[in-house]
Amino acid sequence: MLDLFLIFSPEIVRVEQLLLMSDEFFPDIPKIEFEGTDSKNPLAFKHYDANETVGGKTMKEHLRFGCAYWHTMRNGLADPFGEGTAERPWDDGSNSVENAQKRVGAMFEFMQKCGIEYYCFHDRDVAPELEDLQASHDAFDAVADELEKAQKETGIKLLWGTACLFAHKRYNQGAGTSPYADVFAYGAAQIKKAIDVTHRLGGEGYVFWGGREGYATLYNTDIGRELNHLAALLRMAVDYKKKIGFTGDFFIEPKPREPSTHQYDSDSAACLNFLREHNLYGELKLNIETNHATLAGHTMMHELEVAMAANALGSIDANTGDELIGWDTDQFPTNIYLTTQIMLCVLRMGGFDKGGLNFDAKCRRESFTTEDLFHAHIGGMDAFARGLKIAHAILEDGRLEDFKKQRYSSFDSGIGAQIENGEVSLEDLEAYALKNGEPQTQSGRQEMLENLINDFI
Ligand code: XLS
Ligand code: NI
Ligand code: NI
Repeated sequence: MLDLFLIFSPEIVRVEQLLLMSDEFFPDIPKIEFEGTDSKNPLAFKHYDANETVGGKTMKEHLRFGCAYWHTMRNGLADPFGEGTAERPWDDGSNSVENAQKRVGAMFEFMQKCGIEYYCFHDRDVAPELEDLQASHDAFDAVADELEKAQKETGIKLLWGTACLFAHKRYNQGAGTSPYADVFAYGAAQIKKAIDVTHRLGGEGYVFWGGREGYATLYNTDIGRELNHLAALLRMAVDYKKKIGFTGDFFIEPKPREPSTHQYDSDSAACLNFLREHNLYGELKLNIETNHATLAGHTMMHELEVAMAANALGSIDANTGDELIGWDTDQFPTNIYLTTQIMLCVLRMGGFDKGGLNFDAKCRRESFTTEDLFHAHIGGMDAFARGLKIAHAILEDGRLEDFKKQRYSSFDSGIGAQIENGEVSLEDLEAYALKNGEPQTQSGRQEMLENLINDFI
């Protein structure tokens, strides 16, 4: 009886439709399933089980994986020494709107087969830049029609959109920080359109990454003026967002350099300072990328903690760099310590709100087949599933958090609480120190805590 009801329930029919998947672009690859740690199947998840519950939420609710259009669909895998190698048989290599529309099918089939529920794009990844701005706007709209259709058919959602203000030659000296007002205006127009399309597609967020918002030499650069211009651009975007009722979050993505010599949004601290100085704090959160953190000379955990301390961690570009090469190599994250540290931060924050884990990552130039795209994403998803489970277990255990809490407990009462509450002056503290003599400290126990983490890995 129950079974019959299920079969004929209109809701179930709808769910079945959602699961319908094209097989046109990756005919040799089945839907990637969770097979558990005993499986030897490279095209299966060993750890990521989308609907498994960890601490009251499913894995997919915790992790909110996103697929990057620019890497998965558009990166030919060229490097500074050689042309692209990637095999993408559906792509005719042309700049036509039809080719761009066809690509949408490949992207969505790929995401469905991986079980990835979000994606991210730049305007120029999804649609071509054509002979003038109006033609480019129109092309963007025509591809957005296809994206909207594909979202409806698959239930896949847009995590964030953005505008590419770094690839075209007009942006050779920046967009918001270009010394040319007409370039600034063109960039602003691209941002407006990209926010419109992101809004139309129900995006959860919108990212600002200023790849060329920095300088190559200070001999020709007025830093103060450029920073004021960048702030003006972001202020206009915030005003526009409110005007059209876009309720997604705005994120700014730190990176210290490359392609510029110095990028103004160099790390979390620099971004936060910039936002505060220009009265934009609270309007934008941060989208933090692992490879950018390491290029800035920080760990990812450092960047996340700095953002969290300012209540400004929004989203994550989940990748990793090659420590020996030192470029933004955008590799897929497979290091369990890294994913554990990231998930410790995310869980301590109480989870993502509108952000997620966007795989801003590409296959190696040597890994040029379509199958490699699957191995790459499977590896990243499994690594984060393990990071999630380990981080959750560490927090449940409580010893790490208790240690940290205990370490600051002298500020919970007495003179410490008075310091935190702003109730004492330097004179008061001099009197206190004279009276109480030499202060005592306790071991920071770094090695013990590192051992504790290892017990869970
Ligand atoms: C490049 C950035 C870029 C942003 C989006 O290094 O990571 O991909 O995420 O513009
Ligand atoms: Ni990124
Ligand atoms: Ni990057």
